[in-house]
Amino acid sequence: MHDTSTLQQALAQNLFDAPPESAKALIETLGAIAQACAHISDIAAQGVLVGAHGLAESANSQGEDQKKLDVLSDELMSRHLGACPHVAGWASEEHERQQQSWDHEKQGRYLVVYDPLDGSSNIEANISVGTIFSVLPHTYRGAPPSDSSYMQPGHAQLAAGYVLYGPATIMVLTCRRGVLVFTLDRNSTRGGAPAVWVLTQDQVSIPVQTREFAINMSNQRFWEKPVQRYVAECVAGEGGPRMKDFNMRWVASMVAEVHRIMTRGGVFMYPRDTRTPLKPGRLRLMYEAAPMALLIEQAGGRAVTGTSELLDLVPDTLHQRVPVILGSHEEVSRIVGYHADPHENVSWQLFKTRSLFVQPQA
Ligand code: AFP
Repeated sequence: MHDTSTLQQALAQNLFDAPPESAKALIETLGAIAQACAHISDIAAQGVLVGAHGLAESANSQGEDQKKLDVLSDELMSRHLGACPHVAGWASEEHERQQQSWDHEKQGRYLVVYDPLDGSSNIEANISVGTIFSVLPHTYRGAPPSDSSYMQPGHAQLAAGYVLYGPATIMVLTCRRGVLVFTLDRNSTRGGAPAVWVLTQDQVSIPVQTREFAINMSNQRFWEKPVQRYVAECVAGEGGPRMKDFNMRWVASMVAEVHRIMTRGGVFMYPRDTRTPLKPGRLRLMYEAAPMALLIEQAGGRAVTGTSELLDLVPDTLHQRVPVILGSHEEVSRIVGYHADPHENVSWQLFKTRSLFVQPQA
């Protein structure tokens, strides 16, 4: 039997030690985000029936084609955040610059950063997608925020979370006091009633060991040596240096990968690759890597670039990209060790014998 606590009740309990006024403001802010995501969930679940598939006639601030659901999700997040008195401004993957709240830009105590729809290349394939969000303090409260207001390290986040639009709609969030999981009670959202998020797990704990890794193997030839070595050893299985077999997953939706790690452990990697040496990685620091890093670490895992802890990084720009390696603590620490010894050559013998990357002789 699950705890029937709703979002507000569970957060009030989780934030028992916080000053009442700030606890109330954070709960109401997370409530606004949760309401927006419940609406996104409804639209995503109806898909093509409500015109949520296909490309929008636009591109985002990074010149990437926008899907209709990207735009709809961003509009919903923006609308709910603009109505929240505690939010002074927000920054979205879909917009180059941050957006001030017309009504609350001066008294709002928080800044919100979000990816309104992560994994949007999966929408038409009906594969899980998600929303990722992060709540930062508006350190100069009283003055309207600017882009530079957001240049804070991941450690400064007051809350972070994601909503996974899968068979069930799940919200996983932390207020730096452990990780809570909520499931959207769809029966409650009929007739436009406010969504009811039911607490279905508290204090998520990621297994420290794993036999499962997630990476886009098609980029293998571009990886740096430490990642080459790590993956080759996993693929070598029980006959190789790790002396155990591994499994591989790749959903191409970070929210789905991270939720799998939250439920059973694992390692997710989107490392720097040499294909575009000037591009430090694919994923964005502020609204993908940093919120996920806080969640992973609050659940007992570890989140790094390979050479730095992700939560230590101070962004230079809103859309800065970084390498991301996160998941089960022991496994991520092993990969960090390999980065600390970059001259360690990959055991190419592993590749030849395993024919993973060498075409078998005819
Ligand atoms: P999209 O939102 O463009 O689908 O990108 C999703 C994502 O940012 C992240 O969620 C995935 O882990 C990663 O990109 C998938 O990248 P590849 O398509 O290169 O595998």
